[in-house]
Amino acid sequence: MSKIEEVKGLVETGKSKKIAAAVSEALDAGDKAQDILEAMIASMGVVGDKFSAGEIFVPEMLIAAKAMSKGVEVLKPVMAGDGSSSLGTCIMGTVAGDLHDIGKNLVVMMLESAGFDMVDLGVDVPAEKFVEAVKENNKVVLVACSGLLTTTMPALKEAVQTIKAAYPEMKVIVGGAPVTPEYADEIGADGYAPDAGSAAVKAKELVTA
Ligand code: B1M
Repeated sequence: MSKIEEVKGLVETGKSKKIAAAVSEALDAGDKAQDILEAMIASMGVVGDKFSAGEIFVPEMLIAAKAMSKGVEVLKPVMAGDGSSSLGTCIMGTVAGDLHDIGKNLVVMMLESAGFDMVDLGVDVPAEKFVEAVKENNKVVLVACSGLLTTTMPALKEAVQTIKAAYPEMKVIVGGAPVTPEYADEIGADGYAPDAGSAAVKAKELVTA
């Protein structure tokens, strides 16, 4: 079995104690950090499918998520840029009612690499908290909101509209599995990206245009 296959298996079975070593070994064996990350994301897809099929339940999803997060920790220093050119501050969070943070954490990591100073508000962030964070931090140029459930798409809308009502000129980017470019447009976001890598490209474009 290749190292990358081993990493996938460890995410799917939630082996968080073994995963850091396996990711390091995959890197040592010459696997690219991006490929390892994509393999782990695919594993979370498998976990989601098993949950949908009733083969596993919330606790198993949770331990798989923990394993993936441990694996990402190992990749972080490899994938991070030098962070030297600050584009300004970006406030980021997962919207109210939503506890998913792996995708949001990957976006934080990529935006940081792209040159943003990141303020991560975590998960289950009420719309007003995004506004408070804009007020409380210096040089905020962007707010990034994740919504990972179809049921929290209305909270994403509320977040964008609350931020825009308080700061009409503030750029807002949104994303997450159920979000489409059309929905982003409809709720008044300035940008949308389907994944963490393209979120960094779009974010940079929004603040330098
Ligand atoms: Co939940 N969950 N979950 N879950 N979970 C999903 C999302 C689901 C698709 C599983 C399924 O049914 N197949 C389903 C949602 C269905 C829907 O929306 N209709 C679901 C459900 C139903 C639930 C609960 C309701 C289950 C229950 O309690 N009965 C519950 C809700 C809790 C809540 O939030 N209130 C729940 C709970 C959980 C756990 C807590 C157990 C755990 C999360 C732990 C954690 O995050 N720390 C969990 C997990 C792990 C998953 C799956 C298996 C994996 C999510 C993940 O991390 N994916 C997921 C199934 C799946 O994804 N296929 C599932 C990997 C991650 C890298 O992808 O988050 O999409 P993603 O992020 C991507 C892009 O979306 C994008 O870039 C990221 C990287 O490429 N992106 C952005 C994200 N944010 C962005 C922002 C941007 C731009 C791009 O700009 C700002």
